Amino acid sequence: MITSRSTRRAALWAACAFALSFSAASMADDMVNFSTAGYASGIRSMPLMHKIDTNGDGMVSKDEWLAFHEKVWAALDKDKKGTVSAKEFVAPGGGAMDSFATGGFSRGLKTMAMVHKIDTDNDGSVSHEEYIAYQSKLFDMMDNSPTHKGMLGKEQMIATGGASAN
Ligand SMILES: [Ca+2]
Ligand SMILES: [Ca+2]
Repeated sequence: MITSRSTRRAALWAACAFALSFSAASMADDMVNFSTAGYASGIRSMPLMHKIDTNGDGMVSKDEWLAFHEKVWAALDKDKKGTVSAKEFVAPGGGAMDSFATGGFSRGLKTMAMVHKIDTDNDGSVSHEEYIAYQSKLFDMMDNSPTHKGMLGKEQMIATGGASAN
């Protein structure tokens, strides 16, 4: 019995070591799986990063990230109902969004594939809560710096935010 338990523990440690050594390399892929290749590449943009970094310190804090997404939400939820139907979500044209985001960002976001990712209760519409919860989780996925936890530098925003760099 002891033997089987220690075998199991050894297997667990091996799995952990494997996960650690591959986590950095697979981060970009995780991000693409969690969102879409199009959305990830919309995020992976220095012009967008500068727009989100409102205090200009070269880092995107979680507060800046969420403030940005509140603006995106306000641009999506034009009639302020607190939910946006799938049709409304993918409606073409960045509109107000183009003034504070980028065309690449809004094209990457406004797809049915993204609606399906964000609409976690599958009711065919995106609520404010679903939208912010999704973007908050995405920030946490990108927030992988050991030295400035809670802040996305260029290497988090650009390297983890997009498709693999080959
Ligand atoms: Ca900042
Ligand atoms: Ca929903």
